[in-house]
Amino acid sequence: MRPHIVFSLCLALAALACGKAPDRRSFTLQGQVESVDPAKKTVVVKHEEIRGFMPAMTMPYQVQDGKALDGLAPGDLINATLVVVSNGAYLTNFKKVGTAPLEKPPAEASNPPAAASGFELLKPGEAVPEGSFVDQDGGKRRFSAFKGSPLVMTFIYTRCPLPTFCPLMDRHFVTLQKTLKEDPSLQGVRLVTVSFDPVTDTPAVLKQHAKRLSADHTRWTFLTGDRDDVDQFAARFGVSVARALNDQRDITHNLRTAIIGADGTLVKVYTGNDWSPEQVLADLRGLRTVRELGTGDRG
Ligand SMILES: [Cu+2]
Repeated sequence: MRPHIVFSLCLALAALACGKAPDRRSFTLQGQVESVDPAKKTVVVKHEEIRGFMPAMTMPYQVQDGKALDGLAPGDLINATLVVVSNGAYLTNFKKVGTAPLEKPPAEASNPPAAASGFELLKPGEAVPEGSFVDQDGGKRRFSAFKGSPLVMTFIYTRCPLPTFCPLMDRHFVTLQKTLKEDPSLQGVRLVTVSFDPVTDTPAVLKQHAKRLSADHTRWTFLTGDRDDVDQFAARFGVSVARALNDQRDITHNLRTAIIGADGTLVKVYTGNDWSPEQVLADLRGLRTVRELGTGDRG
C-alpha cells in the first residue's frame, strides 16, 4: 500500500545528474516510528513540525540503505536528519532516544479510514460514481459533467512537502499536459487533480497552486469538496487518507492515479508513485483502439 519511491527517485536523481547540482537541504526531524519496512527501505514516522519546512505530519520516509533501519521498531522515539534534494528526500542519522506507546495503530495495519468502509474498490469497466466537487474557481462541479472526455485523475494535497509524493504527481501532470497539447490524437483528454485536504486547499489555494504549475484550465481542473465526500469518492479508487485526531492537517496518505474512459467507466488505476507519464500516454493511445477516447471535441 505504501508508495514505492525507489524507482522514481533513482530516475529523478539520474535526471538531475545531467542538470545543475541539486540544492540539498538538511533538517532535524524528531518523532515516533509507526512502522518499518526494510525491504522497501521506508519508515513511517509521526513527527513534530520541521521549522521552515513542514508542519507536524505522519508520512512514509525513504532511507538510502535498508540497514539504516536496523534496530528500529514501532513506538521508538527518534531523532534523524531529513535530507531534501530537488526531486527526492530521505532520512539518515537515526538516533533512538526512547520508546512510547503508539497513539494509534500504524496506518498500514489499521483499517482504511471510515470513508472506505462499506465502499468497494472500483474495478476496470465499472462506472465511476457521481461526486460533488468545487473547482479552483469556486464553481460547483459534478463528476458526471466530465463525461465525454477521457480523464487522467490523481489525488493530492498541496502542502505535501516531500518531492517524491504529491509534488511528483504534479510534475507528472505538467508533463502530461504538455504532451496532450502537442498530440492532436489526444486533444480530448482532460486532467483532474483532486485535493483531499479541503481544510487547507480552498479554491483560492488550489488556484494559486495550479498557477505555479502553469495549469491550463481548459484541460486541467483542480477539485476539492466536502471532506467526507472527497474521502468516499477517493476510496473507490483505493486512496486512503488518515488524519490525526487532534489535527486534521496531519495527513497520512497513499497515491492513486486513474484513467477514466469518455463513457465514465474506470479504465485503469496506477498505484503509488512509480508510474510514468509515458506509460499513461501509451495507455491513453491504446484507448483509441477500443473507441473510448473522446472525439477531440475540445479542439
Ligand atoms: Cu502527499
